[in-house]
Amino acid sequence: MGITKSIYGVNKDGAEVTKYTLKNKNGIEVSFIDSGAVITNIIVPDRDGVFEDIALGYNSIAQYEASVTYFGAPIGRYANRISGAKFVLNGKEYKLDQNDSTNCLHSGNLQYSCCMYNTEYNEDEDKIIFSRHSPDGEQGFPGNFDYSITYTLDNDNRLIIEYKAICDKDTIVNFTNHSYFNLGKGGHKCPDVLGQEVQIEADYYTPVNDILVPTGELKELAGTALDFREFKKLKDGIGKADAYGNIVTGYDYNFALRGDGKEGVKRAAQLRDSSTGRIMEMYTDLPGMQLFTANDMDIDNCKDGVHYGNFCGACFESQNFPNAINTEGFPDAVLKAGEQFKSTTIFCFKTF
Ligand code: FUC
Repeated sequence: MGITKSIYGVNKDGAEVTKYTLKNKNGIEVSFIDSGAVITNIIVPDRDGVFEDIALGYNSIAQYEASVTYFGAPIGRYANRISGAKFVLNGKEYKLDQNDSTNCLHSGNLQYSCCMYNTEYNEDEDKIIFSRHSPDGEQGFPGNFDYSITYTLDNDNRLIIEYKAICDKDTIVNFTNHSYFNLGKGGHKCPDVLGQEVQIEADYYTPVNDILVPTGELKELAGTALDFREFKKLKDGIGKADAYGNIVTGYDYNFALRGDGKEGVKRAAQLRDSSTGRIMEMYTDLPGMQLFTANDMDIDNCKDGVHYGNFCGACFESQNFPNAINTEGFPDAVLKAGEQFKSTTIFCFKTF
């Protein structure tokens, strides 16, 4: 139990970046850097007690700062896509960066995962709090926005992520964590996740147009390539058809999680690897989850010098539905001035 810290490097502004590691009594370790409040390492055992790092990452701060892959990254103020990179709130139009065709993706060019954070922790505790002030107009969003991301690693092998925020104007919020997992032999060094099995607590997904903006409909997963109601190998859906008969070449879809959103934190998805016996369960209080499988990735010299290729990891991004602010019928994305925003996502690590 406890926290250790070390120097990770120096960021583009010359500030020292610190790496913090939480370790629980079962030997599981999760590390973070105060540049971006990014999760850099998640070291967990396989069924034979072999500890490996199952989180994709980079080798240096410079790589994290230049990245558009969001390895281990917390994303805010608004994760995923906003159509036309604009929205109207209280009769006023707000313009964002167009960094994904005509959309704003993951809030545009200024990434929360590249900013420096204040850090609070006690050496003998199992949690660390990263906080930051996002000024009015940052990324194009209204209001002075004070937010924190608390990471707790408990002895039940749960990495608990709590997002809290408060704003002095009405604004929109959608936090996620964009960690990529690979539970195979070698962890993040394992070439791909195609043979790993996924299960998702969803019966519907939100189909998208050709630039990945939801059409506003919900479509049944049953009988499609996206049906993960029972455990299924990721590769078993690839090459098969979605609800419209389009062939799925990789996963980048928002699943509408079961429930009415008022149940609190509940299990959303699982990833497991039968060769190592590792399981990762994701729990959240949010209504949606983006399954993204590092489609078309091709990056050299990542963490430990590893090359990451197509399907090298899978992301389980808890979230509101993409473009909810511009889509009638999608869950509310507005945070009222002065109201406290709170949301929890948990990654739990087990073996079988
Ligand atoms: C996910 C996807 C996007 C994008 C990003 C890096 O959130 O929805 O398409 O590629 O990750």
